[in-house]
Amino acid sequence: MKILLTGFEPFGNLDSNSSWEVTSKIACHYFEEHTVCVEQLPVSFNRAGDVLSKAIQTHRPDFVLMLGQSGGAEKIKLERVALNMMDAKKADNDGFMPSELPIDKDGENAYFTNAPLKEILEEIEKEEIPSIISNSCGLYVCNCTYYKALSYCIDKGIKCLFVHLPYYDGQNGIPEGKAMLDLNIMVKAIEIIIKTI
Ligand code: PCA
Repeated sequence: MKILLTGFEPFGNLDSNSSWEVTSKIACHYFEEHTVCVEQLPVSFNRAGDVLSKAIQTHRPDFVLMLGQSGGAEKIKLERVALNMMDAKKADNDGFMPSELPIDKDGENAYFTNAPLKEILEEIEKEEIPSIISNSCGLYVCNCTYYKALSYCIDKGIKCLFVHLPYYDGQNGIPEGKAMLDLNIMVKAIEIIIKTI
């Protein structure tokens, strides 16, 4: 099985993104019978979908596993749904700040993941790693990219899942008092997901 693993570049006023830190620690390698390829996505409503679809065409994965940072989250969030809506409180890395705009004006209102969420959650919980199924991916760049990914992948029979990660312990510049998780624990959770699928 071939897996495409993606993480996002830094955004806002931070110089790192927990999703990219985890992605790059896993990097292109073999997990027994799985090959994992990685790709970095821009924090751009307009560009991330194209970078992702090019990566899918290049790598031809059976599974697209996307990671993003959810600053302030206390747990690893397995995202069930992507909504056809963009609404930002802060501009993306291109300076674009949409307000209640559809991602695809002729598209479905929402897409659900075609990955086995509960099975994955069970496997992560066996290792006592804080995790949860989330029913909202937000309305920022992660949701937008997940929506485009699901719309493409469901049609082609490719499995696709988005996972939001908290800040990591020791991350530079994160607001005081916010929850964080050890980077190696997040890497372990993603490795469990890869082994489960
Ligand atoms: N998190 C943002 C965009 C990039 C990222 O890592 C989000 O949740 O939309």
